[in-house]
Amino acid sequence: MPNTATAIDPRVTYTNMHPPRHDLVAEVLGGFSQPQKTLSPKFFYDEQGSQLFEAITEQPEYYPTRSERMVLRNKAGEIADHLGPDATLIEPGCGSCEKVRLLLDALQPAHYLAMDISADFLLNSAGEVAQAFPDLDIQAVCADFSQLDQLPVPDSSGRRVVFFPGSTLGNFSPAMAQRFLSAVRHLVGDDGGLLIGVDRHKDTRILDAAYNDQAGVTAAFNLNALTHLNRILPADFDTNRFSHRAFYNTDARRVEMHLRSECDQMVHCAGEAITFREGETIHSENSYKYTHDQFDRLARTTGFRVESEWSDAQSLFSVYFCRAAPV
Ligand code: AVI
Repeated sequence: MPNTATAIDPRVTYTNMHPPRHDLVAEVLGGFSQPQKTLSPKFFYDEQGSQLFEAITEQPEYYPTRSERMVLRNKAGEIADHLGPDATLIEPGCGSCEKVRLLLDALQPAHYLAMDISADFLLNSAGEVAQAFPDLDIQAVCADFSQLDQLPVPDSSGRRVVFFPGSTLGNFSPAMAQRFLSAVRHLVGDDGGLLIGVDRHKDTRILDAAYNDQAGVTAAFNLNALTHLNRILPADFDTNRFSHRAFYNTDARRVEMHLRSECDQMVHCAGEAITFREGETIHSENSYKYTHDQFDRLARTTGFRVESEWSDAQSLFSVYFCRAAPV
């Protein structure tokens, strides 16, 4: 049963949906037992990893955050026309709520539902939004993406619109992306919409550079996943014996990140001995890039119709408004 309580900021209503806990040890060992060892990208995001991600977004080669911010700032008025009056804006995985703050003056929604898996982070971010927009009704919901169908969405006469910026969709496999957008379509209903940031398929050199910044911040972010495992499993990875690899796989249209073992070695993870051959990799992230047609097809198959697309001056990144279509 969800708990409803008043959060630190009295203007924010807080609901804890108790997101399901996963067996992290089983998940990591399961990934390491595959012929191609894999590790979920969620292990990037401990405190250090979140700071490194913020630093990535400031690297000259990493364009997605800058490009999306520019679009949201410049097109907020046009986006507001698509939302209509009294909208309920729902943001799954809202994090710092930094992007929505670029829109709220123009959008003037009746309600903002901020959802995140990290309760502390969520309450802090929602409190900051409440301070900046004191007249906005704010619901903070601690939940994960599997709980979209149970969100306590306030009643309103306006449209429900899910805001999903940051090209987070790119970190989902095609099957996951389809499941996620279908759940979003169910959540927003027949009159609803989706405002989403999607990174575009483009020249390999631009993508390779974006995930191999000169300053080595993306490398540190990738390697930090091993330091994180050392703490939580525990494990004894020596990060000097692994290196960062990232490249655009043009056939699959995704940037792949890997951690390459620099020698034959054995690592202990939660009491299990895991062997690595020199050159063997742990596949730690996929970041899918979409052509317009590919995204259009995904939207259609999940019950949406692309109504508008906005892009930055160099056409690197797209923000789409999709309207619910009959299913
Ligand atoms: C969070 N996500 C959209 C980022 C991306 O570009 O796929 C994560 C990232 N990985 C390396 N750099 C940034």
